[in-house]
Amino acid sequence: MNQYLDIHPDVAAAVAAGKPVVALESTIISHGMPWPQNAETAKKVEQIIRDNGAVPATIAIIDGRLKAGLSNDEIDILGKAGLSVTKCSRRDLPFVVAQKQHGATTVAATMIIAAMAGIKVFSTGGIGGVHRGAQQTFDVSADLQELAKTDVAVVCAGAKSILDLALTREYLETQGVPVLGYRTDTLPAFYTRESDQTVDYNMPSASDIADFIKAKWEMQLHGGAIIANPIPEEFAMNSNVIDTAINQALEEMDAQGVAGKESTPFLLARVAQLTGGDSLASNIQLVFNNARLATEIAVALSK
Ligand code: PSU
Ligand code: MN
Repeated sequence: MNQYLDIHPDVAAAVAAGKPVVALESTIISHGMPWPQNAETAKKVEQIIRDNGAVPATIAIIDGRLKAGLSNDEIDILGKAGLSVTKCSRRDLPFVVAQKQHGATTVAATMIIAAMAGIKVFSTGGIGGVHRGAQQTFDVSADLQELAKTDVAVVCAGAKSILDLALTREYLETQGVPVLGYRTDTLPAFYTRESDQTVDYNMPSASDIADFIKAKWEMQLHGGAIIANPIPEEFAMNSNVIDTAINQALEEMDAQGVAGKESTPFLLARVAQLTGGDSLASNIQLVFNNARLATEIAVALSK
């Protein structure tokens, strides 16, 4: 057992018994949505996982302790503190732990802590990727490197087109990270069901996805997999509306000189402002939808 890690008793019991567990990230709480919708969504998504037969484990750092499974009070702490919580990717974990601070975990850091706790399936909204202009800036999310090496399957609604989706696909291919589409041939782009990119394999069911992951790991092919789950049709957004907002946000980011770890939160917040409440409602619904699929996969894996 890792001396820095606290596993919630419900999570520890489920992992020990080989029962299904689904990890959840916390940057989406502190940096991805406004209070109070962030904490409400985080609690509701946990309930969806329970209702479908798995144990949720929201992952974060509280007072320097790595947590696999949060209380509702801890979710509220992160939700209220919002952007003032340190956004933690792999490189930030030692600082926040050593300084005994709170930290919100990105996809990369959530994968790391989930793997420490023995959790195999993780559900989120969107993953980080290769940013537009990365040919110059080298801005490639550490999420992609983590997917290359850490054995956790990540269910998401694809990646937002704040990123360069074509370069993101190329990077993942080089790193040997499979991109599975759940009943889709094209990579979803978060708010929209489609993009101009394909997935590697169109998977018809959660049990097919579980079989794929099992085969990967039983062959010692380390690393994660991306399971891209399109937003439900009724909540999908108009792609012109989204593209216009994304282009404006990207221009403002350049004009203001925003870079490094601030880039993604800046773009997410600006796109949300520019598209009003619609994008937040869509975001919440796709998070619920991903939690349902992740739970099905975790249940299938546990059989
Ligand atoms: N993309 C989204 N929503 C998010 C994020 C990305 O559509 O909430 C968050 C996730 O936590 C992701 C992180 O892991 O941003 C990536 O940040 P960066 O690009 O700095 O690695
Ligand atoms: Mn970056």
